[in-house]
Amino acid sequence: MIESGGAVKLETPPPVNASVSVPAGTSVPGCEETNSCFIPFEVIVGVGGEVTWSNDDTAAHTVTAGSPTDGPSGEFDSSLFFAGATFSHTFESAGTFPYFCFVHPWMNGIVVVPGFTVKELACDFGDSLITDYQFVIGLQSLIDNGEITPSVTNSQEPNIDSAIQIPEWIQNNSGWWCEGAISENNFFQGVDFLVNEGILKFP
Ligand SMILES: [Cu+2]
Repeated sequence: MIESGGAVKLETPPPVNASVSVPAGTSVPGCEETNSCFIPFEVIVGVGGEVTWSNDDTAAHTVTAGSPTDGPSGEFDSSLFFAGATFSHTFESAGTFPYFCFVHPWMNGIVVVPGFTVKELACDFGDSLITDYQFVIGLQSLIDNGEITPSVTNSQEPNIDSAIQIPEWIQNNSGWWCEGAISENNFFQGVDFLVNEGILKFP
């Protein structure tokens, strides 16, 4: 079941990345009856995850966030991409992202990026269920949503990549806070550290 952004719990770690096929024959109506204009119709990725669409049809298509009735949302748009080509987009915040093909508006799909609490994120990181990068991206989305308020500031745009390494003590604290062995304040020292290091941005 799909609920609006933030309602889906991060109970098991969603895959970092996902692939979607634009199958042959989708340039004529019919695939919408079985939700098979994009396969799979629905993909779930974690915050920071990347979805790659491959055009396995002979016709050109688009992957356009939004819906035929409301129009493009502006979240992402491949513009026309041709047979054999791919298009990728990285999802940096939680939410539910419907999309369609601008040329063939019966073609619909959806990307779900589950929301989570600070503690769920800490528990997943403590258990190494998510990568250092996913942890940072997750923290940043919680800061951006006003769910975390660091006590220090960094107004510079962070320059991080998927290979970023977070100090082990922060991962240990995440696991210990998850288990109730240390206080929330201990965990948030790690968040402040990451802001001071320029890894997280606040405000
Ligand atoms: Cu199309």
